[in-house]
Amino acid sequence: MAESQELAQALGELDEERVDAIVADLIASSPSPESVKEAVAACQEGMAIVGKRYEDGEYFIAELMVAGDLLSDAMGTLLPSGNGGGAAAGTMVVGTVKGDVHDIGKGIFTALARAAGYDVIDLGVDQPPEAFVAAVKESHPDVVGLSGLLTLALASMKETVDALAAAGVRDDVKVIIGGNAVTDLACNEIGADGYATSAPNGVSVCQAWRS
Ligand code: B12
Repeated sequence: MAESQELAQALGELDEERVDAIVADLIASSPSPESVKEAVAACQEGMAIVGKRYEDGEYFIAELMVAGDLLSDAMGTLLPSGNGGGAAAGTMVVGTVKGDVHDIGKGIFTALARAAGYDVIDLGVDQPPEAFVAAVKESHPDVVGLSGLLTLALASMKETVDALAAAGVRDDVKVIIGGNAVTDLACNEIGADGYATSAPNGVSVCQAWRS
């Protein structure tokens, strides 16, 4: 879709006016869930452009922050903030692990999981293992979602899963890890039950656990 390419490009160029206009036009057209998904994917593509420019030394931290705000605003408009209604799919505790403050992807996963009927408790960013253990003991979720974009987040994810085991609650939950740095290998080493590098895939993995 031409609009998707334009949206990705506008985000990559940090063109706030164009991003806002494209998103507003889409929302005004009462889009299908598929079109919204396409727009979300376009935003992710736009962030990849930003990441590339950062790596190439063309953008700096300030540009990353602008891009983060732009994306958060676009996601806030595109994605439903409330529970999707219908039968409760289960409860989930999600958070970005210790040492990592990236939260845009976690926000998208949270929004999509809520839209799929999950009651999601979002712990926020830079959360130590104890915070996840406490939340599991308090809320008895079906799923724990660990988010992290930094390579060092993988070590924090492992610490978190180990802490759940030490607290005797590991087997009460399914653990899914998500973010750019996660892989099949990392998933095994961390001892998670599943992983996803995109929010829609993550929701599908969790849904498959229910059946
Ligand atoms: C925006 C951004 C920032 C913003 C974050 C703003 C915010 N509120 O999140 C700011 C400026 C704060 C930032 C800071 C830093 N950043 Co930064 N950042 C980025 C950037 C450009 C985009 C990240 C993003 O939001 N992507 C868009 C979202 C939608 O994608 P996503 O996060 O991958 O999420 C999707 C999936 O992964 C998945 N998902 C995510 N979480 C979860 C959870 C679950 C459970 C599931 C199932 C799925 C899932 O679903 C999402 C949607 O599909 C990336 C580059 C890139 N191309 O990714 C660098 C990047 C991640 N940052 C990087 C770095 C190095 C840093 C800093 C260390 C920079 C510095 N020198 O200070 C700090 C780290 C601070 C810290 N302690 O965390 C590196 C990481 C390198 C590495 N491998 O470790 C990257 C890759 C840039 C680079 N190429 O060097 N950053």
